[in-house]
Amino acid sequence: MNTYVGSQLTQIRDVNISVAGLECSGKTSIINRLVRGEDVQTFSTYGVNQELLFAKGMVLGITDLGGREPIRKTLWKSFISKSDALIYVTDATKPSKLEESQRWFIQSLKWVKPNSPVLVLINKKDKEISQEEINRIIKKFSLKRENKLITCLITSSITGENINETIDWLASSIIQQLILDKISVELFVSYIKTNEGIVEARIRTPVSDIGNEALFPIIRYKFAEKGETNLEYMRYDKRQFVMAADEEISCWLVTEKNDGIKSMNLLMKLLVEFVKEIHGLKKEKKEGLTEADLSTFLITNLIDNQTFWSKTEQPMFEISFVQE
Ligand SMILES: Nc1nc2c(ncn2[C@@H]2O[C@H](COP(=O)(O)OP(=O)(O)OP(=O)(O)O)[C@@H](O)[C@H]2O)c(=O)[nH]1
Ligand SMILES: [Mg+2]
Repeated sequence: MNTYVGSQLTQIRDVNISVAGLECSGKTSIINRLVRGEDVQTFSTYGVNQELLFAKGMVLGITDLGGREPIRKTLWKSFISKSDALIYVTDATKPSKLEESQRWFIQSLKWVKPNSPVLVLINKKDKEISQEEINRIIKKFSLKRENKLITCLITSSITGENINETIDWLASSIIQQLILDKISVELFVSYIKTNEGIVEARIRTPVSDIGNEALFPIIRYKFAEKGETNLEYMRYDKRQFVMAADEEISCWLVTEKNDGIKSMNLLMKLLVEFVKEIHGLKKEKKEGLTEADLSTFLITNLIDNQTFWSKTEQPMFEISFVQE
């Protein structure tokens, strides 16, 4: 069994996102909002800028593509075709540029990898724009891709409208897409200390033989020392294990063996996020977290909203107290 601590991996860029759109549509301004949380004066981008955005436990590499025509013609294809997601920004205040913007959007859709999520930002909402005009723009950009409508958000880098939603969209769709591309999870196990005792929750795919406890001497309720977080990645038999634990929560994901270190790293980050969310839930429930609260949370967050389980089978869910 190989074991190593996962924190060595955390500075890898998890995904690369290209931001494209005609000149002056507001790409650099939006990226400044996303990365720095404020509106900063910009100058037209001659070429390409790179930024890092830390969101939802992931490191997102953001490529800010200059929007002037010579740059569109020379650089866009190469960057867009390599990215894991595309954000396309269009200026809501320039009806005269709408056709041209849509044309380059359709061209960009041909370059982007088929599985990469695409988001359209209809920008400069703070300026006076009629609802009719907004509807007209949405119609032009909410095209169908792989049988699903492309998402459009109406943003302003000045007021910050829909900027957090942009980050949420990025984080969730990218995690889901990357995981779907590479791995499917067979088993999730978490141990959570509550006032009533340690709760053990298991979610697993019915096809898996993973229910056989004897196969898994590895998974146990192993908490970290006070103030510490432990991350582990292990390979054992036909499977890989990813674990995150602090002093109150320990959680595991098990997948089939796979060579994608990048996707393992993402799974680990998902677990770290999970640990944080459970702490949030604990704070919310001032009376003390119950088994029922945990069931609701796990079903909503790990079954309803996650697509990393086998596409054809609904996962099974078990929750009980650990006999210490
Ligand atoms: N009113 C308003 N102005 C905006 C908004 N976003 C950007 N701008 C302004 O639009 C102008 C162009 O913004 P940039 O972010 O530099 O545009 P860009 O898309 O990066 O342009 P290129 O780098 O040339 O491709 C600047 O004067 C911004 O202040 C917005 O949401 N509302
Ligand atoms: Mg720019």
